[in-house]
Amino acid sequence: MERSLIILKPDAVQRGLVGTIVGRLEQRGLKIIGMKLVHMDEALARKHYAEHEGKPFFPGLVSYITSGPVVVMAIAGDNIIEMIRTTVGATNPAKAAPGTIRGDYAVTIGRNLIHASDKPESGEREVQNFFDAHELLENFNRDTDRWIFEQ
Ligand code: IDP
Ligand code: MG
Repeated sequence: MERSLIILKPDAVQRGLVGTIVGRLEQRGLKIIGMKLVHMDEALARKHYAEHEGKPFFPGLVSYITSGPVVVMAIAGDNIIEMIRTTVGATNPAKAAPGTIRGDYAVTIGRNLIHASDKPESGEREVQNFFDAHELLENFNRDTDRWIFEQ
C-alpha cells in the first residue's frame, strides 16, 4: 500500500479549480484518506521542497507555494504513486498531455496547480510532514470498492 501527498497549490484555490481537480482524482477511484486547507509557512515549504534547495527556481517556488491557502490531501492504495503522476501530467504544463490535470488547466511551470509525490518513500515522508496520524482515516471502507477493484 502506497501513500501520496497531493497539494492543490495556491493557483488552484484562487482559480476555483479545487472541486474540479479533486473530482478528477475521486472519479478515477482513488481513495482520499485525509484532506484539509492549509496556509503553508516558509519553514514547511522549505522542508517539503528540500530536494530543490539551491536551484534557481527555489526562491520563487517557496514564495508561490506560501502565497495563499492550499488544499492538502493524502491518498492511499496499491501502486497509486505512478498512477497519480500520470493523471497529473508533466511538470511543465506546456509539455503535459491533454487529458492530464496540468495539460488541461495550466500553461506554465511556475503555476502548475498541483503537487503529487514522486515515489513511495517521498509519499510517506510528505504525508507525515502535513498530517498527524489522527487526521488520516486509513480504515474506513467504501461500498464502491467492489466496483473499482476486482475482488
Ligand atoms: P513535480 O512537481 O512535477 O514533481 P519538480 O521537478 O519536483 O516537479 O519541481 C517541483 C515544483 O517546482 C514544480 O511543480 C514547479 O512548481 C516548480 N518548478 C520546477 N522547475 C521549475 C522551473 O524551471 N521554473 C519554475 N518553477 C519550477
Ligand atoms: Mg517533485
